[in-house]
Order: sequence, then structure tokens, then C-alpha cells
Amino acid sequence: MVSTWDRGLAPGYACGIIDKMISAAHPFQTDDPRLRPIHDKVMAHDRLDADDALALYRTGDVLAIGWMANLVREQMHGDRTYFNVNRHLNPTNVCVAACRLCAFGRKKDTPGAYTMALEEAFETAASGYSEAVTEFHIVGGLHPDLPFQYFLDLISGLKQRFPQVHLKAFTMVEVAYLSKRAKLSIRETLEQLKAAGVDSLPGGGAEIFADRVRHIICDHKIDGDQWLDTAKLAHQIGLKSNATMLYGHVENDEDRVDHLLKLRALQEETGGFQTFIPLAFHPYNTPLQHLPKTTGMLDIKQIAISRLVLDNFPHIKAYWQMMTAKIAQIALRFGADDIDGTVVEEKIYHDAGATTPQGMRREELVRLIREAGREPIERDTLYRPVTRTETSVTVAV
Ligand code: V47
Repeated sequence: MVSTWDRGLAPGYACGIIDKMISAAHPFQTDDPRLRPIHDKVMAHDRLDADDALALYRTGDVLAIGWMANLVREQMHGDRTYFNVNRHLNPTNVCVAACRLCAFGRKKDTPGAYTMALEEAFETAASGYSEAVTEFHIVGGLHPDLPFQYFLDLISGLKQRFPQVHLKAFTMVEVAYLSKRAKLSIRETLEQLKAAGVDSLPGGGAEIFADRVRHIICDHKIDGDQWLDTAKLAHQIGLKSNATMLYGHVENDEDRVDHLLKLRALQEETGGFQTFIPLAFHPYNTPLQHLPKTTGMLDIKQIAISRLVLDNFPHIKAYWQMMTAKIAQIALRFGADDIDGTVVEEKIYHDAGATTPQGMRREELVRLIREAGREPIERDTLYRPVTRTETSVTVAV
């Protein structure tokens, strides 16, 4: 049997493993016999397979799954819980893709469509700078006319103005589209973006890799293999990235398992993923608005299953904007070790009906984490601890 926890965490894993003793006060309990062999594997640090993952989706015993996911989370991170002070920047919502899952994208010249001039983008970035952000998270639509140079100038201009801020920019889908527009290979596109100042890539656009589902929710996007190939190339040229999975629409349990196992396999090859972020589908204002919203039970279960199946991913993020701060806080006891950041201004989820606040102050994030009984650690995008004083922000390298 392979022992995966140790092997999976080795590359680039800064925190080390804390072998926290299992609390005798909280013994594992379940009345679902399918979970017993999974529990044995988790205790032996053996990798879970597709059947195990399916059994986790199909059980109603969310507390038993949570017990196992929390154990793994504490073995990896103890009580440490990460957040960052970041700002989202969406330079354009003009998009050729017209994905059914999306409420953010607009066709060019239609009501609500916008594209920021470069100076406007720099001003918007600066407007959330009062808390000394350490990351700009930059994503937008697939604009049919903006030249590749616009994106290179956006990145180099931001780097020039905010040299200490990490630029986490462009999903694999945007990179693939830019490469087509610029008539460059994906590798060349990534290399030019990196040279301009991109420091890492966010995890968006992965949705669900299965073709059947992709044809329904995001027909015009790159397919799952192209998403994975683009991530692989990014990792090969030294850019870390995140990965997401959009759940709670027309996918089934097998599609979710397939998605997780494909990410795990690529991570085995490259070690380039930092964080996995499960994203709950928000149906409002999308062509799929007849679908119901996800429930708290599924959101929590998805966090726990992610932690258990993605044994080689260092971090699992409970994105508070998507889950609500209340569910994200509970997720910190069900496998998540990261709650994302201050965000400042979120558009993608709010266009799709999210009722969470647009942003959250640093102190509020700290309070949420402390009240979950965890230790808040402000991190930069590469998970290096950030220290703040009245007048300075320092990243431990
Ligand atoms: O790719 C779009 C999703 C993603 C909807 O890397 C929707 O740290 C739900 O990827 N309902 C963008 N989801 C957000 C994203 C992200 C967020 C936070 C942190 C990170 C990171 C990445 O949002 C899209 C798509 O999968 N999305 N529309 C919708 N209606």
C-alpha cells in the first residue's frame, strides 16, 4: 500500500507535518459500513480510490467524513488557518464564451458591458490598497478585440506601480484564449505573461472536466484536457496555480470524482498546484437559474471530500464569498485550512445572486478564524507568513 500523505506533501511544502494525536474525546463513529474501510485507509495514510470517493459522496454521515477530513487537515496544518489581504480586479466583463453557468459575462456593446482603460484598472487596483494588499487576483472575460499587448501592459503597469504585490492573474481559459488571439503557443503566451509580471495563476475555469457536463454549462470554453495541459505548462515554466471545481449544477457524483482524480494525477506529475477551491454554483441571472442553490450539507461535504481525495494538494480553501462566512467558518473544522482574503470587490458571484458582503476587513477574517478555534495566519499568495506593524508589511522568505 502506498503512503500518500508524506509523499504528496513533500514538494515545496513549507509547513511540515504535525502529527497531532487523535483526541480520545472524539473517537471515530459511523453507522455507515461503507465508511469503515475508508477510515482504515485514512488512518494508514493510504490513497483513496474512485470507489472510496463515490462512497463519500453517497453517505449521509457528514460528521464521519468531517472527522476524517479534520484529522488529515490537522496532521497537515495543525490549527493554522490561512487568509490573505487581497483585492479582486476584473478588467472587463466582455466575453465571447456565453457560458450558461455565468452571470458575469456580457456581449460587446450590450447593456452592462464594460472594459477598463489601463489607467482605470490601475486606479481601481489602488482604490483597495488602503489595507496594504499583498495580492491582486485578476480575471475577466474573453474579449474579442483587446490585443494581447493590453494584458501585458496591464500586468507590467501594475507591477511597476505596486512592485510588492503578487499578481495572481488569468485563468487557464483566458491564457488559452490569449494565445489564440496573439497567435502564440500556450507556452510562449505564459512565458510572456510571466516576463511582464504574472506571479501565479488562479484556479478558475476548470468547472467540471467531463465533456457531457461542459457541453451544457460552458460549451465554448477549452475542454478539460486543454485546461489540464495549460496548467501543466504553467507549472513547467515555474508558475504555481490553484484549481477549482464548480459543483451543484448538472454534474453527478462520478463527474466530481473524475474531476478530483484528474487534478490529483496532474499534481502528482508537476507539484504545481497550491490550493483547491470547490465553488458552489450560484444560479441567479444565469440561463440555468431554474436549478436550485446548493445546500449547506453539500458545501461542507464537498470541502471534506476534497481534503480526503486530494491528498497531494497542500491547501483546501473555503472561499467565504461563495460559501458565506458562516459556512466557511464551519468548513475550517471539516478539512479546510484557508478562507481566502479581503477581496474588496467581488463581481462574478454577486452578478449571480450572492448576498455575501463585497469584501471583509482583515480583523473580521481573524475573528472568524479564532472563533472556529483555529490560529489565523496571514499569508502571501505563496503561503509565506506576512508580518504587519503599524508602518510595514513583511513577508518571511
Ligand atoms: O471560473 C462563474 C465560477 C470562477 C459562477 O484561485 C461561478 O484563489 C458559481 O475561480 N456560480 C471564478 N460559480 C472564481 C475563481 C476563484 C475564486 C476565488 C479564489 C480563486 C483562487 C479562484 O467562478 C469561474 C467559475 O468557475 N463561476 N459563474 C456562478 N454563477
